[in-house]
Amino acid sequence: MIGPYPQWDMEELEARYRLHKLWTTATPDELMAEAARGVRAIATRGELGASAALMDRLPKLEIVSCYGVGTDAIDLGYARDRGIRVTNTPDVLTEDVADIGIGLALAVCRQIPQADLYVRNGSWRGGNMHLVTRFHGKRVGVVGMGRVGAAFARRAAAFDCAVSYFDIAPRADLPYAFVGDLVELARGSDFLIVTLSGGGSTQKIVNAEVLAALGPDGFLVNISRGTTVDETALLEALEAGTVKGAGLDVFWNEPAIDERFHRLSNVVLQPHHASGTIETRKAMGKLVRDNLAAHFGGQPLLTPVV
Ligand code: 8YV
Repeated sequence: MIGPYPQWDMEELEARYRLHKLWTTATPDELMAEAARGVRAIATRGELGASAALMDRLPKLEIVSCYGVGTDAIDLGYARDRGIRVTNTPDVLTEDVADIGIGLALAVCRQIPQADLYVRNGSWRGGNMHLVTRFHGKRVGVVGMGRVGAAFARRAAAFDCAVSYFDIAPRADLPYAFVGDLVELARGSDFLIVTLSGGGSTQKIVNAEVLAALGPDGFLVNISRGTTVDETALLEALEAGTVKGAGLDVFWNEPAIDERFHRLSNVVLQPHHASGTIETRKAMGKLVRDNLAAHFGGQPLLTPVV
């Protein structure tokens, strides 16, 4: 295991497997040398992944089971070449991640954290809080119309938002307007919601030009991967007010994020926690275990990536 899971998963895994816990040791090299002799499976998490260098040290490795839908931190090419199977946890987390997308959009435009502070610190006694921006009825641009994008769009439509989206191709099964140019989507959006997969093909796709097109009245919400946004450009835009605000669940350099975010009053920050409900995490843990059990039981994998 690369990093811990909740206790209920640890107990189940410990009952069935001999676990080597990479995060518990001060001497990972020694642990890896021992693991190399017998380890047949890696249990990892979306943000931790499994590098080629790590897998290369495990000659008996057969499967990487990822607790998370995003596999961008797993070297899939290396796994494919070596015949190592990879599984993830799609679907079970979609609705929670979309919920947090809505939560961040509302929190940043209605300034819910600031309003909470306003009550707590007694400012309210001195007068009413300043006015904020509404969410319902606004133009929403979804960047990446996958599972999470579609779940977010459904919610935004219930808020009477006009939903458009950018992706590599239009989806005939969905009623929303496809915009094949991301800058154009941003220009026509009050809220830009990033729900893309991470990885090389989407790296910094939300760049300075996209942010400029979103403009000084626009809000950015990122519930995908930090890598999808040019964070330097975003910080500059937020500091200069050329973008109005951002609701962010993901960052470059998690968890040691750029401290400039801490000083901004127009952001709402989440610790990569969009799927972090007890209900969803229990389902994710079960899916990781079910994939491992299927593999070692000679059954088809439930949610194979490779
Ligand atoms: C999790 C995620 O926060 O699904 C993903 O890709 O990043 C998240 O659901 C993470 O994998 C849990 O550690």
